Amino acid sequence: MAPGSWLVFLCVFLPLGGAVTPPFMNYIRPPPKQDEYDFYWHVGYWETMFEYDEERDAGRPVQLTGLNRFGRRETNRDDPNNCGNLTPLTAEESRTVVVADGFHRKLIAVNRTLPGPTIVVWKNAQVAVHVTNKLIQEGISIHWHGITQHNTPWMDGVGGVSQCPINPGESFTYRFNATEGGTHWWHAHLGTFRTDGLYGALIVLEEEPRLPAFSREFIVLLHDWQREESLDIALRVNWEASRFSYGYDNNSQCYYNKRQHDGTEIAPIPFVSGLINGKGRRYYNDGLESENQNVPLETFEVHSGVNYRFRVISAAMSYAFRVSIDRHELTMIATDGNRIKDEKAESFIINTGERFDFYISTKNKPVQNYWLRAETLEDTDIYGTAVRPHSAKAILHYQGAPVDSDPATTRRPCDASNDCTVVNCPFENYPPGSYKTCMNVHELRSALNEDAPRRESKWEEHFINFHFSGNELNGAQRSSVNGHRFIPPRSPPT
Ligand SMILES: [Cu+2]
Repeated sequence: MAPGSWLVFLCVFLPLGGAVTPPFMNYIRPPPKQDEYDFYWHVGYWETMFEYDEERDAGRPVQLTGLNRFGRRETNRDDPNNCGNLTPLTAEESRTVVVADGFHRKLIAVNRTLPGPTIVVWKNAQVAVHVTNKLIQEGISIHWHGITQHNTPWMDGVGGVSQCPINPGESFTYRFNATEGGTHWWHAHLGTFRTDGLYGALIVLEEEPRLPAFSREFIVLLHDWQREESLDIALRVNWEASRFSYGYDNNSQCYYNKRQHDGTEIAPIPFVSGLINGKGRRYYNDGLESENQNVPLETFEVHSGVNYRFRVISAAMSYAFRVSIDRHELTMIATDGNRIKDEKAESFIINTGERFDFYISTKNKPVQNYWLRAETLEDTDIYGTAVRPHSAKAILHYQGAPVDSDPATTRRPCDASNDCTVVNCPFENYPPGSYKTCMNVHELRSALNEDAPRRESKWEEHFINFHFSGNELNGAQRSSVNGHRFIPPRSPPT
């Protein structure tokens, strides 16, 4: 059978629904060691807060009726003005709903999941991901973030650069060796689909010396989810129109950036919802009103007296997050897939694309629910008035603590007797008196290569100016390198 017809064969017989990919699991189940791992992905449109009928390939909107309770919308021909009746979903049906922030929105998804399927393989195995583009009008490509693609640069997945996009209806097999161990991720690398849902974890397992035994290894994917599709936002930013993020027809409210404590302008677009593993609560009106409370948050189930590893990946569109777990010290053990010498921290800051691994001990902790927080770095508005940061939250649930109940915990105070170490600040330090001390990334040390390369006597210096620029009045945040903007090529160079 020719390779092409083999792909067609697969397309016809692969079921589309939950049979291909179970709902997202937030912990790693190590696979058996194999030379090759195969994954079958269908990239398609999907909707948040929708129920999928696999038999009829149809969907129906659902709504939240209480904390973690969903109802299916019903219609009645005899009463066309009444279509708000909800019939409850079973727990099993509820598990297949892509919740996001509990509101309806189109997304682009692999096998109808958000985040997309987790890839877990052993180091140096061959990974084969068979991707079929089920979209009707958009090309796609998938990038394997953290894999260097030695000898396989054409598998890097940058549409228009390392390959032609996979067109609607086409299939393409990515095949590469998992040469880098650690916490990585995959995401769309053409246009704006990454932040519309085309992302997931890519974990390359290896034997790791000098680590305690972990009862479980959790995955934490962070995302600043928007109510609009990413293309609308990207166009607005490119047109220097992000001041009008509350709507081109909204004459009563315009959006202005926030600042970090050091004055750096951040937050070019309003924060809407912070998702952890595809679930989070929406802030109304940029956080001035209360969040919606019925969205079930991601929950990490733990037992007392053991260690848990967390592999944190930022899939954010534009916000950096400061990550912490209330009343738990973090032991940082890896960044971007590279093991580092252990560093104790109260929190760490993670930017888009970065990964941090840490572990916690659950010894001698009161049995209850604790917040895992991912807070933005928003400190003031442009006038210097203090603002509260937004956050994505998840629940660390000790077995025996109440189920379906938000934690009541607070983060530990940073004070004179107990300073907080914050790893990976994008500024030199916090202000004096805040009792927060930055450990910047250049202060981290490799756990494996004790002798880092030293500077040679002959060296050259290059300045590369990464910049967000534009018209101050309208709040442009267009990115450039040495004053040049990236314009995607129409095809890979030949
Ligand atoms: Cu990437």
